[in-house]
Order: sequence, then C-alpha cells, then structure tokens
Amino acid sequence: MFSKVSVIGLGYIGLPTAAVIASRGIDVIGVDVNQHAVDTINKGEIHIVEPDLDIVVRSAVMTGKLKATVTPESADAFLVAVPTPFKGDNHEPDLSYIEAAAKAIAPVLEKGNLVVLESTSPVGATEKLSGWLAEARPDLTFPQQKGDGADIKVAHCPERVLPGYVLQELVSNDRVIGGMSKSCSEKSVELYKTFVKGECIVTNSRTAEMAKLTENSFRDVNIAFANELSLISEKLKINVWELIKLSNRHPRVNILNPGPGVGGHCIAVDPWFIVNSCPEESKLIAAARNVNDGKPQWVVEQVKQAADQFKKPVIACLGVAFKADIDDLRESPALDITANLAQDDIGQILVVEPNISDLPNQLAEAGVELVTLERAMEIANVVVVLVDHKEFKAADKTSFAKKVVIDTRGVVA
Ligand code: SAJ
Repeated sequence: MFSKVSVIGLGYIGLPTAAVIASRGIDVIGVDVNQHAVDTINKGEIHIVEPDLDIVVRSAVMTGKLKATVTPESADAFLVAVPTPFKGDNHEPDLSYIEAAAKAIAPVLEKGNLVVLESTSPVGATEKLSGWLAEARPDLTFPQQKGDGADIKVAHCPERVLPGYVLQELVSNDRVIGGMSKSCSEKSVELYKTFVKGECIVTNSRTAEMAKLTENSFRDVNIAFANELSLISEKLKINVWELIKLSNRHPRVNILNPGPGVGGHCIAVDPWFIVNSCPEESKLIAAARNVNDGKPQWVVEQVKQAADQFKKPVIACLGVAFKADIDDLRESPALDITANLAQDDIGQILVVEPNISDLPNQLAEAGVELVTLERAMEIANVVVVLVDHKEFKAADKTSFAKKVVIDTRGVVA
C-alpha cells in the first residue's frame, strides 16, 4: 500500500507524474531544488508548458494531495525524475543530478521504502543509484547486498511519454519495470498500477535502461535515414517527399520524415549513452547521430544559396519550435538555423511562430522580427519552412509559388 509518494524533480516528467498520482488520492510530496518551481506549484500553477497540466496540478494542490518542497521528507516510495544530460566531447552521461537526488533522499529513507529511477539513464545507472544510497545509509540493506530480502527496493522504470501528450500517455502507455530483484519489480508494479492503465512488463534494471535508450535510438536512426535521403534527393534532383510516399507504398517499408534536424531533449541525447558505453559496437547509432546533427548546417547553406539570388534578401523562417504544434524552443534545430542565419547577416530575417508571443532574446537582439504568416508572405522573397505547424499546413499554397521555398518538412512540396 502506498499512502505517500515522493517525486524528486518536478520537470516535464516529474510534475505530471506527481499530479496524476495525486489525482488517484495518494498524498504526493514533490521535491525540487528550484525554489521558484516549488512556489509556483504550491500556488496551484505550473512553470512548464504541457496541455491540460495546469488543470490537473491546480486540482491536486487545491485538494491538498500535492505539495511541493525543496527538502525531501519520508514517504513510502520515491520516484526520481531528474535530468541526465551528457558532458564533454565523448558525450559522457552526466549522472550528477541522480547522485544529488540519492544524497538528498538517503537521510529520510526507511525500511520497506521503494526507490524508482525514471530518468533516462545509461545502463548501470540504477545500480549506481542504489550504491550511492547504500553508502549514505549503512544501517539499511539494499538489493545489491541482500537481493529480495533487502530493506530498500530499487528499480528502473523509464518514462516514455511524448511531450504534448504527456497526461494521456502517462496513463495509457505500457511501462517497462526493471527491478534490481524480483521483489523490487513486484513492489514497483504495485505502485505503477495505481495510475497506469497500460501493461506493466517486468525485467531487470539493466534491460529496462537499455530498452528506453533503444526506443529513442531506433527513432533517431530512422530519422537519420530519412534525412540522408533528403540530401541524396537534393543532389539527384528528386522530390524526397514524393520518393518517400512512393517507397512507403511497399507493405514492409515505413520511412519517417526528414526535417531540419532532430530536436528535443531525448532523441538527440539518449543514443549517445549507448555509443559512449560501447563505441566499437555502436557504429550505426553514432553515424545516425552525426547525420541528424549535420542537417541544420546543410539547411543553412541551402538558404544562403537561395538568398544569393536577391539584392536585398528577406528570409521568412516558418517555425522555430522543436516540432509541430508546441511552443517548446529548447534544443530546436529550427531555432539554431534561424539564429545562424541572423548571425551571418545574409539579409532581413523574419520569424513566423504561431505558438509564441515574444522572440527569444538570442533572435530579438540579432534584429530578427516576429511577424504573421500573411506579413511574411507579403514581404519575403525566400521562405524556409522549418516546422510543420498546423497553421502552415492549412495556408494557401498558391502564395508560396511566387517565392523561393526551402521546405525542410514537406509542408508545401
Ligand atoms: N522528427 C523528424 N522526423 C520524424 C519524426 C520526428 O525530424 O519523422 C523530429 C521532430 O521534429 C523533433 C525530434 O525528431 O525535432 C523528436 O521528436 P519526436 O516527436 O519524435 O519525439 P520527442 O523527442 O518529443 O519524444 C521522444 C519520444 N520517443 C519515441 O517516440 C521513441 C517519447 O516517447 C519519449 O518519452 C521522449 O522522446 C523521451 O522523453 O525520451
């Protein structure tokens, strides 16, 4: 029975998870090092953007089921959802946030507690987390010492929700649960069953870690294939969108969409965890990463060539978010491309981004202007489609015919 659950890290995964668990009538203590985030949540408001999250958080806080704090307190279970970025040229995973979380919860751990790592992690991170807990609490036993009989149960259950659909996917997605022992898995399933309608599938912690990395690498490799086709098609004067549509008519072919590069905080990061741990064996995964990372610069070069045709180029960049129909600009190739164009001073740069009301400083300070689609189509001579937002898909395509168009998303093509 779980009457009190603590969620460590109240970001894009931790906050929705905390709110959903609270909505099931369980007391939830959300812990974050960011005092501003804690204060915002305790007012029933949110500091991140995700559809309907504001409603669920407000109701959880108002009913007293969700409380945020900077200091961990005792609970039946602890879910750790902190960032795991990479550092340095070798893309080494940075586990410092997990280590800090372990040190923060160790003093309040009690016999019978469950600790679940949800952060996307390199293989072996859950065992490391358990090691840090054991170091801090020699009075308790952990699965690496006592297996099923340990005082504290430890597991990995990677988050798999798609930004923009987090609240639905938190409940409906299947969960992979990797306990450090059988009893660790069983206790975790019991916890997840309180709010997950999908299946909870049990494995060990290392396989669960690798499963998450594999999912995002699968996606990255397949997007890289599409991006590589877009470079080849440009050279061979073939419309890549038509090419993919035709190839996908084969019953066993399903090519993804090329784009300006891979953005977001997951797909462009997670494959490096595999490459870093097995560089010799991960040649395809590393090559895919490099193809996707190289795409923004290729787009910049295409735009420069197009702008060269005009005396006074006016370039409209359609979209700066990292993918369609969201306002998230973090790790966005579209934003990078636009910033690069502005920096290189190749002409007047306009941005159309229906999901934001102010440009980020980086663009505003470089003289970039945020305009409506109508205005952009009036004055631009080069139009660069960087995001397939619904507004661009719905636009009258005849107006594009008069422009030089670089369409990285197949919206006009
Ligand atoms: N993209 C393409 N072509 C495509 C599909 C995507 O260029 O055909 C680009 C998008 O424009 C975007 C990037 O890839 O820049 C990533 O977008 P996404 O929608 O594919 O994925 P994310 O990063 O928003 O979320 C992913 C999801 N993983 C998978 O679909 C395997 C999500 O389920 C994970 O929970 C999330 O990563 C995560 O947190 O790891």
